Amino acid sequence: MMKLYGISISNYFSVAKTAFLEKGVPFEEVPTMPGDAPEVVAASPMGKVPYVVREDGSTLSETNVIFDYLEEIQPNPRLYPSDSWEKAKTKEIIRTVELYVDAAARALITMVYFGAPRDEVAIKSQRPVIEKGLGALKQLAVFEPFIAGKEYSYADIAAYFHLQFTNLHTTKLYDWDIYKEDQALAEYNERVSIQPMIKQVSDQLTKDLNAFLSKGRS
Ligand SMILES: N[C@@H](CCC(=O)N[C@@H](CS)C(=O)NCC(=O)O)C(=O)O
Repeated sequence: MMKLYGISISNYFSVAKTAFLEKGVPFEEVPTMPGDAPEVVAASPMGKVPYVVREDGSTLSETNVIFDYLEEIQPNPRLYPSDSWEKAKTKEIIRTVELYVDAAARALITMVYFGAPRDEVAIKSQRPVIEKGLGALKQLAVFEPFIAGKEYSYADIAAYFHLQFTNLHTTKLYDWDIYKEDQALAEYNERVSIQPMIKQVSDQLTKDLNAFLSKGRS
């Protein structure tokens, strides 16, 4: 059986885990922190989670590459549209939420996750970066009813967890709730939050993250 390495408080790990669950591909979860530990870097050269290890010991990192692999080994249920253009548009949304939304918020993670003191210069300069990324995502989002169109896809899984991660940063640092200011986004978020596998993984993430953050405060 494949092993999925990572930690439940990670949005990227949660995305990959949800993808495995949606596909019904059996996997064993191996709680692992990202970092420079030799066994982590051997499997995931940038020291990031998630990564996958197969029974033969071969490894695979990068969440959207894991999507592509899962789609090939288990075509049903389909999580990319069958039409080539629509599939590319779905990947465009995934790339945008990763590179321009999650990464923009992630620049401030030490203040949100790890108790670093507020860095007002970084907070001020990062806000337009987050706004630009969110604007790009909203420009691409279809919401009919799912983010890339009529079908639930990997883009919904990625957007759900990366937007939740982003909103944690914006509410804490700017008192800016990205859902409250945008009804279409809020309604979309509600819709996706009740997908059973997303809900299962998200409930675990929320529980473990609250415990992690309150430990940091005590
Ligand atoms: N491009 C990677 C990003 C994964 C990522 O950033 N994971 C975070 C946890 S949510 C991580 O490992 N952070 C530690 C680090 O960047 O050193 C992917 O798609 O899997």
